[in-house]
Amino acid sequence: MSKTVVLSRSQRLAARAQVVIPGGVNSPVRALKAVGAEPIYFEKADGCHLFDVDGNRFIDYIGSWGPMILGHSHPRVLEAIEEALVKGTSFGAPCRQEVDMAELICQLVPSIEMVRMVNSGTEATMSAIRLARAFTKRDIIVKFEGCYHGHADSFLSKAGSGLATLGISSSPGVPDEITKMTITLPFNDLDAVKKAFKEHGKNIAAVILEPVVGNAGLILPAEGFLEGLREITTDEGALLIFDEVMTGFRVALGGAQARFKIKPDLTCLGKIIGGGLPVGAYGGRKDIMEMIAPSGTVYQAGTLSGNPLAMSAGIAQLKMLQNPTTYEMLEKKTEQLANGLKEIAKKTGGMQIAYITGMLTVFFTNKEVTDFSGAKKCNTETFGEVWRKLSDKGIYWPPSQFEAAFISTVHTSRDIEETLKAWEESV
Ligand code: HOZ
Repeated sequence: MSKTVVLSRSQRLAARAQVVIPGGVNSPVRALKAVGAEPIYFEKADGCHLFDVDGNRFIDYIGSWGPMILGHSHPRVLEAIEEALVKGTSFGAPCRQEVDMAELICQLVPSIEMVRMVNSGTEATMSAIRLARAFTKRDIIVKFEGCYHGHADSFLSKAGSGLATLGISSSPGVPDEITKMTITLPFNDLDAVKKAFKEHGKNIAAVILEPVVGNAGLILPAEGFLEGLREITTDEGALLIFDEVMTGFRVALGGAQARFKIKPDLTCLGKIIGGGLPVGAYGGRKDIMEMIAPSGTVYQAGTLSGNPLAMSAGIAQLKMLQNPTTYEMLEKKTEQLANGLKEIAKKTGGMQIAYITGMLTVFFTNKEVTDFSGAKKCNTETFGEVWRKLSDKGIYWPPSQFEAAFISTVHTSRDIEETLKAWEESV
């Protein structure tokens, strides 16, 4: 007798998506392949909760990979969008909001004197290295293993995030000539940086990094690493670029550069500054930024850049983040989660908890993770098993060992307790 299999709504959407979208998803990590699961399609989000098309509720630790620091559907962000929406969604011309946004960013991020809005973190990083190359009249870019700077050609060597998740070390389609212009070094290894400058110094335009790596799982900079990079790049006439797409306005109001007191020459931003709408930005020293067209000759443009909807959402969010209690609160919530997980790790062994305000990773290994090679030694099978159990218990954890979890200001003590109970039962 044949059995009727009843598919969930997510499964039916996935089947339709497979036909018309490569892999059924618009960004690889969402396919949930690395954790042996099927994509979940969502219908709505509120606070720290996500609701899928089958009516399941999840406590969300992805937060759209960072933007939802104040929780989903924050009334003030929605209000700002609604107010802008009725006046038109894009002018393809300047608007007041982009000026307000630029002033706010320059006021809040220590090293940014001028800023250019774009539409994603990828656009921000690829534009920043073009600018760095033009400013220094050099070609080589230094990046670090496990850091992910979006999917532009120059950054796809030994990158974290989706590439690490899928076990891809570089991408077909990137010409060798471009790959040759990127030097990829181990994170936290100043000696390797010194050696690279010794060999290629006069040709190195910039060193780019996530000052706190979020895309290999969470990896903190070792003491002196960021200071060392600042010193070397200054001495060698190269630019230091912080990719703060994830750490910006998260690990502190002024980002990692405020927290670690290091001023990069250029900074890339995204995620939080759009309040959930597609946005990126790059900014920094005025003498460098003024080289961008039309004040200079370095070309970069965008029809939707600085559009009033995204700017309004982002401004509303940045204004709320200036509340003096925000980061203290976020820190406490992160600590509650981290401390609970550490207690669980003490009992089980085989788990390392890495965290900083608003970001956290549980690495399935016995050794502290200080670089990408350490992250790659983690037990990804166990991670996948635990992920599936967590998901069954209503916890939406990042579906890769090589991603960070994001905590918002609206995760309550109860949400975190529920999460810890789920972890305890899953490991
Ligand atoms: N770059 C995001 C955070 N690692 C992941 C988002 C994605 O690739 O879909």
